[in-house]
Amino acid sequence: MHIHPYERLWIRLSVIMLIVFGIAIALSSLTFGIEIPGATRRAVATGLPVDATPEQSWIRELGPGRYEVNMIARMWGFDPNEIRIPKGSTVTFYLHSQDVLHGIKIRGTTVSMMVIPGQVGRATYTFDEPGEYIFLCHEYCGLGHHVMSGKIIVEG
Ligand SMILES: [Cu+2]
Repeated sequence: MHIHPYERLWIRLSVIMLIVFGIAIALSSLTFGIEIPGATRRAVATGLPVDATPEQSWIRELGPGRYEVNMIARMWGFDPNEIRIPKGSTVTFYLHSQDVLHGIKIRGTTVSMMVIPGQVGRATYTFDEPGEYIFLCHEYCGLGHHVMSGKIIVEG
């Protein structure tokens, strides 16, 4: 089969670029500790019912500068929707959905994941810079989706 030299060149360049991108993704995930968020466990296994209520959300201090947040997403808000922590805190978020598919994106951080009903999503982030970090739902979840937000206040 005859392939024109220019076409062969472009095929080779495309394959090389795919390999370079693959290596870049692998290196960046290893270097920056980026991990694909996923279901860490079923909601039932944590003792938290699939239809968890806002009262079952909490912020827990595990030790100096280490926190756990049990966050519930529902139509149309997050519980808790305001979190205050000192600068330099490492926070592990456990996310539950009370009703439908939601998402969370914490602006200015690497935290971004889907919140799937019946599953628990987990993400950890260290807040080194003081300021306000807005978080919002990034999966369309109905009429009030645009008001589904909250903030993390990192005190310096
Ligand atoms: Cu939404």
